[in-house]
Amino acid sequence: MKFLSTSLLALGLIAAAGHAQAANNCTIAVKGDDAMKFDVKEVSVSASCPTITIQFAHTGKMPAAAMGHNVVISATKDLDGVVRDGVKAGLPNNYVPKGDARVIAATKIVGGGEKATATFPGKKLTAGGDYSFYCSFPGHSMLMKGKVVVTK
Ligand SMILES: [Cu+2]
Repeated sequence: MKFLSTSLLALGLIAAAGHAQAANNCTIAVKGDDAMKFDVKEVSVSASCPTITIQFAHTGKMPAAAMGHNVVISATKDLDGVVRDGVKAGLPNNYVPKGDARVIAATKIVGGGEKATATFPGKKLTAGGDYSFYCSFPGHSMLMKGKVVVTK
């Protein structure tokens, strides 16, 4: 019984440490696959991070031209417009409209087995704001999107 309560206490401490780390998270790690899905529906970052890093990994096998993915971050209200203009920009521009102020950050489009990263300053986000991450490959944001929770 004593062993059990000690173990539970240790688990509690580990959980608390994990929580403290999440409160000041400066990395957005997302995986995408050939089934047109991201592995997470919600990510959390801190607006106080000097630099936020997006780490994207395409865990599938299909080439970028057929099943390419990226990670774009914008205000949720701008998602549809960015995706629409991204289609016009085309694959050579990674399906992201060039120099578009609505785009807070975007990785390049990658195919199966490839990775992509992008960085941006945390001050581009406002704590408590309504932001989304999504793939801007034509048709993908219907399934490939999630919420970016921004803490202070
Ligand atoms: Cu995609």
